[in-house]
Amino acid sequence: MMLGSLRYGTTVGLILINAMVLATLATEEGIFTNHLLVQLHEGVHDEAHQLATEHGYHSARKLPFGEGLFHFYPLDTAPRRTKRSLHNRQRLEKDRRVKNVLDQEGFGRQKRGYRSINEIDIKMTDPLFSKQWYLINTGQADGTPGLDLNVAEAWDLGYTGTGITIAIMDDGRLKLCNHGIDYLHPDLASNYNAEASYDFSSNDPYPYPRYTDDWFNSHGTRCAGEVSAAANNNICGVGVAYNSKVAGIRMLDQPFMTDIIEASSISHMPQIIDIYSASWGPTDDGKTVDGPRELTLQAMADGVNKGRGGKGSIYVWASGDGGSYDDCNCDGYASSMWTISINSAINDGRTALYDESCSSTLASTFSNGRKRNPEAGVATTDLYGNCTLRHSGTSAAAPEAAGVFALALEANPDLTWRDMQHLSVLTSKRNQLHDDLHQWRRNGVGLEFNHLFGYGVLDAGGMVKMAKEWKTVPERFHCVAGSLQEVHKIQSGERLILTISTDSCQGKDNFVRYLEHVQAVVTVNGSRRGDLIINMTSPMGTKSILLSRRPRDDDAKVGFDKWPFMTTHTWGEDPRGTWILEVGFQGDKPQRGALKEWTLMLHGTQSAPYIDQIVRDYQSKLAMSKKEELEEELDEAVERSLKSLLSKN
Ligand SMILES: *[C@@H]1O[C@H](CO)[C@@H](O)[C@H](O)[C@H]1NC(C)=O
Ligand SMILES: *[C@@H]1O[C@H](CO)[C@@H](O)[C@H](O)[C@H]1NC(C)=O
Ligand SMILES: *[C@@H]1O[C@H](CO)[C@@H](O)[C@H](O)[C@H]1NC(C)=O
Ligand SMILES: [Ca+2]
Ligand SMILES: [Ca+2]
Repeated sequence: MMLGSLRYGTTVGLILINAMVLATLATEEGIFTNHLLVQLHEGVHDEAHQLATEHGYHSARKLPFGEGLFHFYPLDTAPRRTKRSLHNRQRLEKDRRVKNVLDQEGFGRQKRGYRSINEIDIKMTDPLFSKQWYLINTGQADGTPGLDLNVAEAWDLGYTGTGITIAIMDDGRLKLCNHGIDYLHPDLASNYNAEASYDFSSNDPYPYPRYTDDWFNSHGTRCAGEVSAAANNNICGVGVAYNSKVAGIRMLDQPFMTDIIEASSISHMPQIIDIYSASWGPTDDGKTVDGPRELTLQAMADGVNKGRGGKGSIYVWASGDGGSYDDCNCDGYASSMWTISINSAINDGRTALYDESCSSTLASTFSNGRKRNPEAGVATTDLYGNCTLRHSGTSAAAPEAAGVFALALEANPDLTWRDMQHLSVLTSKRNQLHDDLHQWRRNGVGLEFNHLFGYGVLDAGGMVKMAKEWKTVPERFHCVAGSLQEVHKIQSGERLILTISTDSCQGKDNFVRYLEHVQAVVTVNGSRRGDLIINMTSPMGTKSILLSRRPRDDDAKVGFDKWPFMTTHTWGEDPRGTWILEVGFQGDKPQRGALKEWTLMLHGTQSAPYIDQIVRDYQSKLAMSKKEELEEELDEAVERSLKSLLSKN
């Protein structure tokens, strides 16, 4: 502890005081090195090198932190202090140019973020476990150590998904997780929930995949393995929630999707199934704008209101595989407030090439798609009792999130569908994610987000810990902040700027003071829909990109008709004040169009159970990051020489 306070000290005075205490402690068990931290009086800084040599040191190096601090280092490489150097030190201390002398204790260090599987002390007999970098990333397959779902911490606390059922659903519109589950797969059989499974493609209770086209029909089995593959059975790998139950909802294997099949699937056994994982939606061709139809919308509303005994079904949705050509806010499933939309990062923290970005994505998990290394894919179960290392796409990302949410639900079964979203916002981490196109930014209450990754990568350990202490968020209210219905012309080279000033229904029963989701319902047309750009800025200054350019979308007729663009980026903010909508065209050719409606819908709470907590956390995080910087400076300055010294031992 003393060590900690020494290294955190922000002033020289503090460093010195703590160091005195340290000195007495360290003589008992520490190792003194031959390196000194020396503070010189003003006016003699230029003499540091000379002073060092005079007293038997090789040289002195000015340290970038603190006033008048120097690192005196020896010529010899003895790891410990010798008698002679102790004598030198005492002599140095008496020199009138010297204000203070501090010993440097030697200690071990490991690269931050690096953990080895052995160190985490998780022993699994499953042969693919060590290849599942998304569970524990030790740098396998050229990945970034520590960039993972942090499941080890959650498992360590005893949460493995016991008692939670996850349904894997998929459809035929190309990004599929489920053409059925191979429930006879030896790594899935023990966790398969037959009672909750169904085949809506052929209307029977056996969602077994058709073994006609191996690749096409393997997705359900692969996704199920990510969530619920059994642990310690010498087969394949381990699921994120390896003691959870998995159900298969086969809904794809027919030529066309219907509203009835979609609605039936997402409302299948909502008192038994806790979490539904979907990796489907409208075609990711970069020109489709589509969403749930009437029955499916009703089924989703029923799910969040009545599922799980009224706490709400948890719908996890893949953001989409349309890459930079698509925008997931044009996908009404992913952009729904009732789904948690999940994007993906690859094992070194970059975006996957097929990732779509949008302001409605809440958080991210992991997949692959850029790297040649065959082990950079997602390791899981495969057809014919096989295992694979090559699962990928955002369809791989959604089941991982479903698994993390299963751990959180086990930690606290009272969590509502909204609690799960709040927990995702609060505990997801930026970690080492990085997006070339969009900066990480902080919203008006200090929450850090990115346009592609949402609030960052899910952190299972952080999530179960917070879930355990969690008090359900207060009642949700809905306020129509304003609605502009005049026709406004738009054309290339100009930007239409509209504002809505709102008190957010203050004084009424439905006052919204703390935001959750915000929807901008927009009717707009254009001579080229794909060239339309829409941004919206909140009163606290947070800009959401509601629609980015879709170069393949050449619609010139339909436009957007009362389309609910959604943003999660203003989460926690106070919505009162002026909202700004900016609409324009971006592209090679001049375009024109008309905006006919902008209705601003605010959703959130009146009271603030944890907002003070956010601000406090944010402040302490800020303070912490400064401490860490200082700590790192100290580490680097003194440790670099120490390390080379100790390693020669
Ligand atoms: C999967 O198992 C089958 C049957 O044992 C085998 O023929 C096939 O080669 C395996 N596929 C892979 C990709 O390992
Ligand atoms: C857009 O709507 C306006 C107003 O209804 C109409 O005059 C215009 O022709 C439409 N433009 C396109 C490209 O459809
Ligand atoms: C929207 O925001 C983006 C990112 O800040 C910016 O590049 C673009 O010019 C904006 N477009 C409009 C129409 O406001
Ligand atoms: Ca296994
Ligand atoms: Ca899409």
